[in-house]
Amino acid sequence: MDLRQGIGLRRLGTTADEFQQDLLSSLYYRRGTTVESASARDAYEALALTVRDRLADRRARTAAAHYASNPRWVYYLSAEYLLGAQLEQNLLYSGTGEVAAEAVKAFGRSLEEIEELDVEPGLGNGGLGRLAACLVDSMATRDIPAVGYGIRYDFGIFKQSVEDGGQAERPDDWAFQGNPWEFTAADDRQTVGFYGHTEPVAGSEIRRHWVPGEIVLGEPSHMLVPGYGTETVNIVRLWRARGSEASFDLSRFSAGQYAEAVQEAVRAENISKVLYPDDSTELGRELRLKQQYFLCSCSLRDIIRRFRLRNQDWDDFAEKTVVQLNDTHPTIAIPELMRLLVDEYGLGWDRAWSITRRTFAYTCHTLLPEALETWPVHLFERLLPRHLEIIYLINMLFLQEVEARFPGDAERVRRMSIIGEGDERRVRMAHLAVVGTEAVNGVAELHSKLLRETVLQDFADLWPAKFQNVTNGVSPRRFVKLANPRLSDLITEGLGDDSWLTDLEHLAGLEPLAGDAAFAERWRAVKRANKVDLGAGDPDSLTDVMIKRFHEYKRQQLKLLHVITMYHRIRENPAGDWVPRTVLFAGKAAPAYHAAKNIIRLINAVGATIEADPVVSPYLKIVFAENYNVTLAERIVPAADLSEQISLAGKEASGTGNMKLALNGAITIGTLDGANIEIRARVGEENFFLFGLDAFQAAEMRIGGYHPRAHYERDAELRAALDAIAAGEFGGVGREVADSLLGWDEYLTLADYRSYLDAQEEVERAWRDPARWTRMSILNTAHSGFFSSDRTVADYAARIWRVGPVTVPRED
Ligand code: H53
Repeated sequence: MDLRQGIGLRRLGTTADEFQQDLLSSLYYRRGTTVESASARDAYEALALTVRDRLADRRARTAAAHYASNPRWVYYLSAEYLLGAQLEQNLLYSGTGEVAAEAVKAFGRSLEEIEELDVEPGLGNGGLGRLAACLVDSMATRDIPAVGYGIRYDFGIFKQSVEDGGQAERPDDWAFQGNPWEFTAADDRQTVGFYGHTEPVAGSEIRRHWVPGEIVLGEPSHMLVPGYGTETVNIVRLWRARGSEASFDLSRFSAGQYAEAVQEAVRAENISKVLYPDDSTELGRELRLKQQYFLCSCSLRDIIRRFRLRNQDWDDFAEKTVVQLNDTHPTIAIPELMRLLVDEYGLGWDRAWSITRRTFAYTCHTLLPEALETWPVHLFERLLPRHLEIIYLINMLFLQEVEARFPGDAERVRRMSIIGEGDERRVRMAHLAVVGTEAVNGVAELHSKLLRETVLQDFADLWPAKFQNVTNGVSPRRFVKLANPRLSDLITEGLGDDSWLTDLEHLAGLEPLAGDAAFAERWRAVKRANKVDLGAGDPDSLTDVMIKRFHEYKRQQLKLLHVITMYHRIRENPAGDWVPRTVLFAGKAAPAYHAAKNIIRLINAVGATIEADPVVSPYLKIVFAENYNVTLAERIVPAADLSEQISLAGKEASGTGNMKLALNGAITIGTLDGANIEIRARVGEENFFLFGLDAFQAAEMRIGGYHPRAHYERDAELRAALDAIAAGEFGGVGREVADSLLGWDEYLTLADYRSYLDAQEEVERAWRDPARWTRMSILNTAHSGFFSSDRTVADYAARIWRVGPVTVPRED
């Protein structure tokens, strides 16, 4: 079908001339300006619109193909998306990079200059948000009919800078100048209720009528998500909260009460005002639950609307729909679907429950108790009274099932209940998520195993078949092709074609080249050139990177103890044969996470001390790169030699930075945690620097009475490092950091110190032998093909979603 027939649209051109004509049209008709007076912003917007048009074209064909085939859909519900900058990716995915570079010459500007204006939407915190972005990329690349639903926060993750040696935060008004990648669709607005009370419905035992006390509008906009090497363009649909018309109080305004007149609208709009800046920890604020419900209610109504475009029978709903819950954040979707089906569409409870359970699947991303969300019952009662009633009923029926399976096991019933009975009764969202879904998965093998054996053990006993593992992955387009063009070209040359971009296991073809001296030389040259571009330190030094959120379990403090020990060693023996290192840290700490901010402060202070030290500074340099985000990751990852993945075993669910770095030829120094284990198994033990306790040993040590002080007493170098910190040699916060490590050391930092230092010596031995190091680096890339998010999506599609591709026809 030619969609343009009948509406008389012309085809968009593909030559440089045609592209340039379209670019100029965008400038004239959509920016309302001319080449002569075009600002850099005009040039950027005109280019973005011109590229977007090409994708919109494919989007129209995708929508038509999807409509025609009425397929089974994947709906990905996520409170976070870290999509990264859009322009460069969309140029690549639309194949217009070269013609665009030519065309923008009309503005007298280079493409690189224009790309500088492309702001990344920072609508997420860290791993979980970036994973969502990689998965939507891969779903489109694999032609899976999918929509990603999320929240369009006005303010994304805060901008970080270092002021007076510590983290400072500024708001991220990312769309202040507009966002050319986004389409708003006011017609698909939804209405969401909060608060209020419920009333019986005449003639029904089960149905209730909810009378909300507050009404908020959800206005959607969407961004295009093109697949690579295919025609599919899916969307991410983001909801923004708006006050309803009734929320503006004209009579108050007329009476001169201007603030009061708009207060209700302001309250409504606050729901999507700002992203909560906590990664892997939950603060349990009312506004956060409001955000979650807002996302779920808008998205489910949209999903139902879409379902009803082609289907009538509710019994087909679960056949046509799978809703993937990204962590517990969107779990309120389970009682919301029940409410919609029972109260609004009049289905019986059992039928609705059967549909609901078969519709949802849940991905758990953590083992940290503080990340497993629970909400006070009294908060639910006030904010979502009908949902609490539904949760009670779900729980009652569920506990009957448990009781029937394990008669008389009251303790088990108490443990498994969706309602936790402590000092304060709380709704346990992870339990609700397991009960209300068809499949539950962890994000790396170890993580899935620990979920089954610890946190969710009772549930795995009850429903063993429900529990699965799907190891995370990353997009090779963004994190190799776009981030590291030099390496991509070398890989393509080495393999003979670029089919690795959509089938990353092809990288294994590099293995024979690991022993080829000429290839190795070029490999080294790529890494060096990337380091020069990054400009973080001497490109001939070992570039040692630790880039991730700041959290005590990730153990930036362990890295710091290593650096301080190196500082001491070099001072004591300035004539030693030291391996020059640049240690690069980047990452944000949650603004309220005092201990993590102390560590940032300490890192900066140690860095300044070393820099001022003429003896040590030729060998050791600390760089703290501010405002870590996707764009910065794309610059650092290609330049890294050594990848620090040093969390306490059993704490990092997976990690995905570890994958990006290994794919770019960095060698990992790491514990047996998360996906490190799978990386090591693939790249080979000899190409991975292992240290530390394993998850079992760590748990035993914690239980068996751990004494951090014993390590301090025993190890003179550790003692020296901690003493220097505690004495305030690097500033006043040192005392607090040292006290926490010596007093309790929640994450067994001191227990792993010596083993970590030994592994770092092995790193230096390898580094001194460039042929060995380069071989290890090539083999890391060659054997990391498994860690493509295309593979992750294929796993979900086959084992959890049971969906197939829909091919979108090319334009002929
Ligand atoms: O999710 C990543 C994992 C990583 C894990 C992270 C994560 C968040 O970013 C936020 C909340 C949460 O529960 C987990 O910490 O290990 O790689 C993607 O799965």
